[in-house]
Amino acid sequence: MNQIKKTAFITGVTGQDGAYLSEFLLKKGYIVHGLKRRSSLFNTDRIDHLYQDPHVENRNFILHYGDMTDSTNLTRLIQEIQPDEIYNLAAMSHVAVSFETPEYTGNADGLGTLRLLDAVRLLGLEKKTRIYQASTSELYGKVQEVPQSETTPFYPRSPYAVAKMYAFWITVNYREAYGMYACNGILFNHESPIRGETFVTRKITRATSRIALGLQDKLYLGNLDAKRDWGHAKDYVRMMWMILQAEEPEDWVIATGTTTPVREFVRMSFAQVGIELEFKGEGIDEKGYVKSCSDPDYQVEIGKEVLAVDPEYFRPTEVDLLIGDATKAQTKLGWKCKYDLAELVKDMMQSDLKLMRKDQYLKEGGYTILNYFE
Ligand code: NDP
Ligand code: GDR
Repeated sequence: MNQIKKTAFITGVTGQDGAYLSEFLLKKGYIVHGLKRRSSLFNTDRIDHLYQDPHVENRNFILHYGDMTDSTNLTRLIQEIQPDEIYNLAAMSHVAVSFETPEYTGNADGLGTLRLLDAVRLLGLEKKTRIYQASTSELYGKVQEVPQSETTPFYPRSPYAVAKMYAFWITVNYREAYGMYACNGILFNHESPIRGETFVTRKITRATSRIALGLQDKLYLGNLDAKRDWGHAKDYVRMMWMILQAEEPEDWVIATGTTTPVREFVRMSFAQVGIELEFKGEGIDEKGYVKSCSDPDYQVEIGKEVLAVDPEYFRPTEVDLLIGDATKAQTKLGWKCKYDLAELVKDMMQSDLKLMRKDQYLKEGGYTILNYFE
């Protein structure tokens, strides 16, 4: 029997989650439409392997230009696409940057969500289109209780989190007011080899690889004491889909239930290249030295300082501790993660070592290699 293919519309398709979710939905037989921004350089690296020539018939992966700040664009696209499912992943997603661009963050992350919901309502699609809103553990902010679950009160600590709080509640409100199938996935941090380079995990795995290969001297970080509940993005995009397949629209916490300080993520990454670190000092003076290096492939000098704290990376208000309680998703949706933290670190390190080896060849060939500390 010929089944009608479902159609999904993903905003933020060029991001980490957008790329993994596109792969996941295409494997499930969906037709996937994605929203991408116009940029002066190519911004589709993460999804280039999914690209289909626009001249070929029956494409199942189609990209459209647009922006979360442009209602007319979003409304027209939803009218054209008539999606069964919308995954709203687009956002200015960097917490530290949101302190620099608070108004834009509120517009794209907060009002952008309203624009999508309202387009669905105005087009009369509220009974057809299911909506997933990318909510975040940043909503919990200042610690009220641990572990954090669907009933834990919110206390956002950044313009990003405040914008996401508006998006959370406008999603709930449209569900209650207009009977829309709209859900929040309150996802805790999830990472991967294609994580943005300025988030702390990827910054660490990139720098560790570069230091091991002699391409970089030191890694500068901010708060090493912050604790995060880190999972693998591949596990988390599966849950976005499952959330929209549930009988009733609800809000769901997705997390591993384990929390780890940034300092420990650093230690685990260096261990992947045989480097044992010794931490010295307290607070902003904290430094990390190479204690030993057991892997003959990486000859890093013993005693060398490879990690230092730069207060530049401290945030005006910090989220100290996140640890999620995903019992509801475990019991009602069967949520289980395949990757633990050790496997995540290994996956990211293996990928970055491969990438940085390319830089090493270029350096050996006499080309100039840029160092990124952001
Ligand atoms: P990324 O930063 O990797 O991707 C964000 C995406 O949004 C990119 O495609 C980006 O486009 C796009 N985007 C940004 N601003 C706009 C705009 N104004 N209009 C249209 N598109 C825009 O984020 P992730 O993939 O990590 O996260 C996906 C979503 O989940 C985000 O909303 C994030 O806030 C949320 N989230 C993420 C978590 C995580 O740990 N990863 C945890 C909880 C929530 P471009 O490529 O052009 O920059
Ligand atoms: P987060 O992720 O703010 O939790 O938001 P990020 O990786 O940026 O920070 C995690 C913790 O590490 C500390 N930190 C540093 N962070 C960065 N980026 N760079 C540094 O040099 C550094 N040094 C220490 C931070 O202070 C923080 O405590 C991510 C994003 O994906 C959000 O979009 C998402 O909503 C949340 O995760 C859940």
